[in-house]
Amino acid sequence: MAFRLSDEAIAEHNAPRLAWVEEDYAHLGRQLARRGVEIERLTERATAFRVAVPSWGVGTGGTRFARFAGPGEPRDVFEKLEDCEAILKLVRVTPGISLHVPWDEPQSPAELLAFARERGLFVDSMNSNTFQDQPGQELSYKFGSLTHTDEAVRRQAVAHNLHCLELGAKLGARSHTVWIGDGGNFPGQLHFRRALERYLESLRAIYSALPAGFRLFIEHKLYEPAFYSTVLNDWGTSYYCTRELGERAFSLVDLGHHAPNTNIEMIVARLIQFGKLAGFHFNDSKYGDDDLDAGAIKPFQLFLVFNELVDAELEGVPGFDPSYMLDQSHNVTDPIESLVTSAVELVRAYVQAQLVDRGALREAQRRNDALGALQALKQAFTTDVSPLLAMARRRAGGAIDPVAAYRASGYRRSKAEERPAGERRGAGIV
Ligand code: RM4
Ligand code: MN
Ligand code: MN
Repeated sequence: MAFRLSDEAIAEHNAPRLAWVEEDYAHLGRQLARRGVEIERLTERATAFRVAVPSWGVGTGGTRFARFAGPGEPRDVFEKLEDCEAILKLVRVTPGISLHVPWDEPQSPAELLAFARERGLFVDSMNSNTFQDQPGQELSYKFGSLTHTDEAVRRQAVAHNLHCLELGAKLGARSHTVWIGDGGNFPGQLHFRRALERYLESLRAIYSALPAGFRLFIEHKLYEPAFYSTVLNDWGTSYYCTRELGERAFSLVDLGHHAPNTNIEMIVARLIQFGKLAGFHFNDSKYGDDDLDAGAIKPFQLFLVFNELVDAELEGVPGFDPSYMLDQSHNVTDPIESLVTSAVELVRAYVQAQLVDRGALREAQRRNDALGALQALKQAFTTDVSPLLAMARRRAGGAIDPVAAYRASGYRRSKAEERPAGERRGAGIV
């Protein structure tokens, strides 16, 4: 029998911590009341927050230099979902899962669906993979996939995406995310305009096969694996393409896919304004696509992103319905601990953004009071909402201190025994 984190174990871990949380929560409630904020309303918002966990994130990642495997890594998609269940139990905001095909290709979609449902999980987004060659694959993606100069390669890459759509429909997914590694390493290698034309032609074929209710997300990235140019390099190009494709195509923002110092919150505002924001691959970075844990490096940036999202939510911008997903690579931490912590950091940024005194901010903007405007944001950002987050989790059955509860549970130790190393069954980059 596979070890599972139980509600009872979490409640037991919470018990000695509860009195302190209640005291801190009451204090925060009084503090917020002075600012005209009703804490219970905010706690409800925190409870309702959702972010999807990437199946590829529960395994240990690596760099192009090395991968240092951790104990008890999941060896297939079912074991990945076991770990996703543990994350959900601890934080209670992550029932959605992003799957990566072919890494997560199930023999029986029905069996996988039942396995997920039994654990309170559902498939949120499908992700195709044409950035790697797979065993037995006929044509290589070394020089591109959906934008390859050879039509036969493009056809093969489109066919793979159509397969993902079919599988996604069986699994009850709601969106399909396309990220390609296509690009050039040297000036002159790619004809920029032709390559983008080929991209659009391939994406049109995928778009036209979208199952009912599906949305298509395309993900831009300025470099890597191509080091000189990528075909879908920035949000402007992405926006152009989603407009060309149609109303069910949206532009996905992966926080790590921009040059350092890019004003990402402004990109978010633009995409909201143009009705094309798909949602996010949340992570954090110092230099590039580092895939570090959300909020680990630039928590203020994360807050500013959520400030735009909450502003749109409160204003009721028509059609505003972004998907929140994590996309991280855990090279030196226990992936479950990282994903749990990141989920908590996202709820934190979301709640803090709810705390912005929008009236004061608008007034400061109207009077061109730059410092006053910043103060309105900083007051929200510097408010410690930890007791609220802990209370929201506890009320939903989650852990007051998720990482401590996880460590105390012995989950990883049990999995190390259940999943002996050397028996990995093709689980992708994990
Ligand atoms: C890429 C991109 C995609 C992710 C792959 C594994 O850099 O972020 O979203 O699926 O990594
Ligand atoms: Mn991504
Ligand atoms: Mn990435």
